[in-house]
Amino acid sequence: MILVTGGAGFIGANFVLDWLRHSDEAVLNVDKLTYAGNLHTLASLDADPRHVFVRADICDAQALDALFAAHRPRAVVHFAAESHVDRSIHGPADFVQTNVVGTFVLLEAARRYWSTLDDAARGAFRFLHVSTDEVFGSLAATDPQFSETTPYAPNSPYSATKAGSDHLVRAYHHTYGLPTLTTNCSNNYGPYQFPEKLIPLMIANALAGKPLPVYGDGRNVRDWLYVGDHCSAIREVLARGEPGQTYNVGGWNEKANIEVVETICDLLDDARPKATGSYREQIAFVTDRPGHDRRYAIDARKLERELGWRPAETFETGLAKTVRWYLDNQDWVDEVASGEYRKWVETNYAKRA
Ligand code: NAD
Ligand code: TDX
Repeated sequence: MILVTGGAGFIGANFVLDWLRHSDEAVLNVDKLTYAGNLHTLASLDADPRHVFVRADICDAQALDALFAAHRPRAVVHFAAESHVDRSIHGPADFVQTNVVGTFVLLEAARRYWSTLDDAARGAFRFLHVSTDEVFGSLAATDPQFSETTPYAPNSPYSATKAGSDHLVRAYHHTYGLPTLTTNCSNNYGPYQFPEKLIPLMIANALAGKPLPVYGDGRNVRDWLYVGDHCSAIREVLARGEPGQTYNVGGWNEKANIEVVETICDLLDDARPKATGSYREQIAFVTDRPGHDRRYAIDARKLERELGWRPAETFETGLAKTVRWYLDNQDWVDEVASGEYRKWVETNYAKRA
């Protein structure tokens, strides 16, 4: 069994679904179900005995000790985090708590459990920490892409807390020998992403006839990776990565935000034409994000060279699939964005949280 944290969120849920399509090994899914966690994403696994869901906070050491002891996982894949940069600017406390303290508590619980294993199981154990390219800071237009040796320079409360968690993971390998792996990935997109992030927000607003808020001049650059490709990279690193190493994950898809938004409008114009005009007319340039990083770009050659990983999607194929998915699954978007799902969580999980 593997223990996945944050498996009800965007990437975590895609990973759980992807894992169980490729393997019969069970998943213990530990998630606090914050606003970003949605169990309905995993409804297809309701009757699947390979998926065990437990609502718990990674800051709760007792709960984690009990879960490690009861389920004896051979690996941890750690997604749980507060993940939205804009929220971190308005309220950084939750980010410090979950991303730094939570990762520390999880590392400690993993280390306690790991120390009880026999030599063979200790050697085979893995703690894979899922992190971000944002820890490296901001690039100028002509700078080379981030590599695994780029110095850390986080600029937002979100990226600072992810950098802190990366350093703790590094220290647990260096000091205690815990077999850790860290992946630093670029911007993900695809099905089941909460509609606060650029791509799903733009699709939802376009369809609702609302403005499409582009920050600043729209020329900030992000390097996009389809979520399914991130999942395959994590599977490869977990299977064959070298403990103590970090791996950059990216799809070689640098795009200016305005280009992404215009492409979404064009895809929607084709798939769901408006009575008159184009969705592009809804684009509205708005006040910039404070401290907005100008450019992220990932050099993923280490992962390609050492583990033979390649992304399956181009940005064009991935974005077309994504727009199609949101058009076909508007119920999912309406539900996660409404208070109904929160009520369901509180009714069903109140006593277990
Ligand atoms: P998300 O916000 O969609 O999901 C986060 C999940 O973690 C939710 O299910 C939430 O309920 C859970 N969670 C939050 N706090 C918790 C806690 N204290 N205890 C247990 N569970 C908790 O995030 P995402 O976009 O799926 O990102 C997953 C991971 O990947 C994060 O670590 C993020 O930093 C990293 N990452 C994300 C991207 C991206 O583009 N989304 C890119 C690179 C790395
Ligand atoms: O309304 C918007 N308008 C806009 O112009 C939003 C929500 C975003 N933007 C811009 C800001 C960024 O330059 O689009 C770009 C992407 O924004 P987000 O979707 O908020 O992502 P970003 O800030 O780049 O961070 C994401 O990628 C790295 C994830 O949220 C992180 O969890 C991940 O680590």
